[in-house]
Parts: sequence; structure tokens; C-alpha cells
Amino acid sequence: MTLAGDSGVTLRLHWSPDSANIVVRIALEELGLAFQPVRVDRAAGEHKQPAYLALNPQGLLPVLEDGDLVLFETGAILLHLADRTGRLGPEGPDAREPQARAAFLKWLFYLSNTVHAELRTAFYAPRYVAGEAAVPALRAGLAARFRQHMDLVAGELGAAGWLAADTPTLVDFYLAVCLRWAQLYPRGAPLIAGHEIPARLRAPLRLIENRPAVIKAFADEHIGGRPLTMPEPPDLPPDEVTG
Ligand SMILES: N[C@@H](CCC(=O)N[C@@H](CS)C(=O)NCC(=O)O)C(=O)O
Repeated sequence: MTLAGDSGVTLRLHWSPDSANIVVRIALEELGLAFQPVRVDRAAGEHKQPAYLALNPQGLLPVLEDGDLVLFETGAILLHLADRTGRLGPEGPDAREPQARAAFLKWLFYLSNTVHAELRTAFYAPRYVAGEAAVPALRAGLAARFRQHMDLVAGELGAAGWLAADTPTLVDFYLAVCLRWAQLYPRGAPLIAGHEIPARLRAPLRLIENRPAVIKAFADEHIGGRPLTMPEPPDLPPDEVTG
């Protein structure tokens, strides 16, 4: 088996601006892993074509290729990167440290199977109900749940303001991006307003958006300014913004 890093093989991140790949891109930059970005034209439906479906049969972004390995699902990719580097975040802790790993795993799964999954349902609401008329009620219910999730998370942050350790780990970056999306999408009627973000989550968000690796990751997806506390969509023609 070949892994990226073996004789010139690189990690390959399949991406589209502001899609879930931004979480993985931040993780790669923060962990100092070199990678080759592979742009997928979502607006043209490239992610539903056979070549991409061979990598992710769901036809969703992101995919990360690591040598012979092909991974999809943001949460699975983050866990793979933590195990691969032996670190849960850029400043540690060790990925095998039992307390931190347990905290990391529970928040990773919560973010992946509850928070992110519900955001997806809100963004793609018409796919989940019969008839457009039911969409506003579904979105309103999910917005209320998102606020509850953020209150819960705010109450569980450690003293230093991070979820799994005394320093930021990949789950903090995942949470931060979920907060970005909730303030931006669906376009024109976002799930929450910035002032609804619980006070305890604001300081970590500010710290994250000022980190050089995070700034670079967003910039490489055409996102500038204050991407977490005053988010704007990618600076692209409107038909290319699919995030
Ligand atoms: N559970 C998946 C969700 C990924 C996802 O929703 N990706 C979106 C972009 S943010 C996508 O590819 N959407 C295209 C589509 O639904 O057709 C993950 O975490 O990777």
C-alpha cells in the first residue's frame, strides 16, 4: 500500500469553493500537510459524473486521496488526518492521549452526524420535503435546533475555549466552519444571524479566523475578510457559488 509522502505521492483534496472541503483544507494547512487541490466544478455537476462517483458514490464534496486510500465524509477524513499525524490539532495533543482522544471523538461525531447533517438538511431542504410549501417550516425547525446545539456546545467548552483540549483541535475548526455556513446559507435567508452566536463561542471564532493557516485556507477558496465572524460568500461569479 502507498501513502502520500512515499516517493513523491501527494495528498489530493477534491474541492469546490466553500463546500465541506474547506474544513479539510483548514485541517491540512493547520497540520502542515502538503496537498494537491483538485477543483471540482460543482456548478457543472462534475461531482455527479462517473469519474467523481468512483471516488465518492454519494457525489458529495469532499474527497481526500491519500496514496492508495480514498476517503469521503468530512469527519472520517479529519480522524484519518489526526491519526496520520499523531496530533489532534496543530499544537497537539497526542492523538493517542486517552482523555483528549475521547473528547475529540465525541465532538467529532456530534458535529458530523448532528450539527453538519442538520445544516445540510436546512440548506438542501427542498430535497427533504414533498413540495416547496413545507420548506420554511423545516428550515425554521432546524434553525431552532442549531441554536440549541450552539448553546449546548458553548456550555461545554473547556476553560481555554476549546472543545477537546487546552489548544484548538480539528473539531474546533469543524465547529467554526459550521458557524460560518449557518450565518451565510441558504443565501438570502441564512439560518442564524451573527448576533445569535452565543457569547462564549465568539472569542474562539475570532482566534481561529486570525490564524495564518486558516486565512490561507479560506483565501485559496476565494474567501477573504472575516470568514467566521462576518462571513461573506466566496468572491466568485454568483453561478459558481454553490457552497
Ligand atoms: N456528510 C458529508 C456531507 C458533505 C456535503 O454535504 N457536501 C456538499 C457540499 S457542502 C455537497 O457536496 N453537495 C453537493 C450535493 O449535495 O449535490 C460530509 O461530511 O462529507
